[in-house]
Amino acid sequence: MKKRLNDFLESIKKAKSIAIAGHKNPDGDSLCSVLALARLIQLNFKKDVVRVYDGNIPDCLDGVPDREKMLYFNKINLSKKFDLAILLDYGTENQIGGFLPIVNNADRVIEIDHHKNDNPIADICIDDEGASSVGEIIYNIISELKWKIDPDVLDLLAISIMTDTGNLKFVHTGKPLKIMANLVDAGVEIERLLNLLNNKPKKTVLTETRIAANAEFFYRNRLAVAVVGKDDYKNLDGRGDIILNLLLQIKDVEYVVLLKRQKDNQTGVSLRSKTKPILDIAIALGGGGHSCAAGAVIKDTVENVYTKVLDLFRGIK
Ligand SMILES: [Mn+2]
Repeated sequence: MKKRLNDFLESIKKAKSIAIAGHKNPDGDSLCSVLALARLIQLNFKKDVVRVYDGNIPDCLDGVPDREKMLYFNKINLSKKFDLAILLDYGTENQIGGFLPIVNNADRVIEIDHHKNDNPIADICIDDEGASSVGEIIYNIISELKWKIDPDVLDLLAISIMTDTGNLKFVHTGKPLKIMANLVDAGVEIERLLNLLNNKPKKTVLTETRIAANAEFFYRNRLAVAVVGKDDYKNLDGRGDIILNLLLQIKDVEYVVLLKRQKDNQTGVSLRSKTKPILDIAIALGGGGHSCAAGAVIKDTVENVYTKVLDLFRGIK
């Protein structure tokens, strides 16, 4: 780890141009870890960093510090060669989206991730599958390297950890809680950050609750499946978290699947479970993610994917 951190540090020191991105359609961890690391590099090395995204940033993240500094990938010259590309929270190569040409052209690539990934693509990999979020890994890096911080960095790291743990519900070790305790002692106000995230448009919440109300239940109510039609898809904020969280609250439901008609022949799938592993099902669908929260994008109709999903869940406990 020491050697990797040294290489990481040297690469940043040497680089004259740096670009950072997370996965396509950023969530709280993906967006805020990018913004936190970019801000840290500016604070500690006085270097400008290009912050890149692809897809949509959820409205609930509009108020996070430095949000306005995010650049949509096609607003930058993709043939420009960056000295250093840093890839955060990406999971697998097909989640990188429009940042991929920058990664491919860069002299050096660093990745910091907590997803299961058998084919990491970077020159330097600071990966930790046990971490709750990339925010947690960045917190560990700055503690180790004793970097200068500021209140916005602390807020960004706290939002990373909170959003990727469902507000500290999905933690498997005490580490993220200890880090949050340190962040609170350093001035982070959890209640203020939660209110900052309560920023969804009215039509999003009304659309998502209607979709949840139309869910269907299978296998003794263990599985709930909800479908987002094409017209409703543009009203979702992020991945449809309201729907997933609502349905998971039902007593007998262990698994929730959300099928999103993204285009006529493309279906997005979000999978959640209370405790049972669902990553294998996401992988069987060509996707990835975490043990209890995973997803995939499939070139097929919602109807066909619905049948496939029911097959994959057959025999569940
Ligand atoms: Mn993450």
